[in-house]
Amino acid sequence: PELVFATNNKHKTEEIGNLLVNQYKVLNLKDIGCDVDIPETGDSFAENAKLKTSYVTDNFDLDCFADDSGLEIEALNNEPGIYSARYSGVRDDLKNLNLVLKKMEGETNRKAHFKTVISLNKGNKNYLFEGIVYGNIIQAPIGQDGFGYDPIFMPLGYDRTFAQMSMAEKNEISHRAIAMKKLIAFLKEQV
Ligand code: ITT
Repeated sequence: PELVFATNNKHKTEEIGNLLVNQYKVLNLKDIGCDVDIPETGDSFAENAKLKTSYVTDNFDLDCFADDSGLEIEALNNEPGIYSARYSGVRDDLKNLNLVLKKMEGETNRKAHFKTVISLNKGNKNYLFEGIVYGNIIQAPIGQDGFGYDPIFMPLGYDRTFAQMSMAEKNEISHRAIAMKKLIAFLKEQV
């Protein structure tokens, strides 16, 4: 069977990569002829994830899942949160990351977490799966891998940032991987 992953973010597509390959043929938005940037007007990760899956179900009548995710920083009242992709006003990872570092200047509480909510629309029902990873915002970016805020996020228990980890290593502990494992377990149960 086929399952659509409703994302335009190529890093997300790469990260979930082969995870579902034994169970489903995963199609992206382009594969189904959808080149829309689906509006994310909700005020939570869950609402925005649901908006993405609703768009695909309503317009294409296909089973699909979507990921809405972001970085929540305690000292910034959980910003950038749902605004993570455009925190600086533009979709530019470097500008967004630098804005976070600027706002965190002189701040001693560096606690933060990444969160992912995955929405699944399957057979007229909606299901949600959440993943969280806790860590700290470091003082200056380190590492070349990953995307987004990875160079400034050091997960608890590690002395390297997400951007210093291989994709396989990030996939053992990340918010997205945790949510994906729940999705995969659910889909297995269904068969
Ligand atoms: P789609 O909506 O098309 O899936 P998007 O990039 O707009 O793609 P989101 O609205 O979920 O996705 O925003 C996620 C942002 O949160 C992303 O652009 C990064 O800035 C940040 N982010 C999410 N997961 C991350 C990760 O694993 N590592 C670093 N930054 C991450």
